[in-house]
Amino acid sequence: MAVRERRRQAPRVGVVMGSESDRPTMEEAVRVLAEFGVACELVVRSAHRTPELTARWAREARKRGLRVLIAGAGGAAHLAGAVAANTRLPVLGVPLASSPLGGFDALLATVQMPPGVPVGTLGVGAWGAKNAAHLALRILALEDAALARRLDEQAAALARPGSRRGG
Ligand code: RP5
Repeated sequence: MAVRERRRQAPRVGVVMGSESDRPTMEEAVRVLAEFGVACELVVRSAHRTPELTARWAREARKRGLRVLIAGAGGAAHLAGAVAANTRLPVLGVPLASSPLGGFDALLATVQMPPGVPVGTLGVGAWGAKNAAHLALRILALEDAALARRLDEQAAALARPGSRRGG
């Protein structure tokens, strides 16, 4: 696909983070999506500081064409849960290591959702942000044959001896 065509794509993934201070980590997710030519929107919303804006962002996400949401927050990380409470889109949560507890607090706050309001929780920090993007790509690939082919090619490349793992 030509670069110009890719630029014009409507975002299919929404990436939300609890604070500007989360940006460097959450940009890892954006980078992975961009590698596969998937456009995303990246916004700051807080479950605690801007609860109304957060709920509205989640409620309107589907109408804007988003198909998967990624939410990253640290500390008492209720962002992914607050987003999941306001949409039926799949929500992937990334616990961030921004508090003195090193991300274990965010992991528990993100992962322990009540039955019926799921958040697919990834690992803590940059690994989680990258894997949230990889998982979002796999979800999109269910309905996107070209993307599915690219993911197959990437898996084959990773399996080659001497290949750089991860990314
Ligand atoms: C969380 O508190 C944010 O997601 C961030 O990880 C952490 C610290 O936020 P700031 O005080 O840097 O804005 O809600």
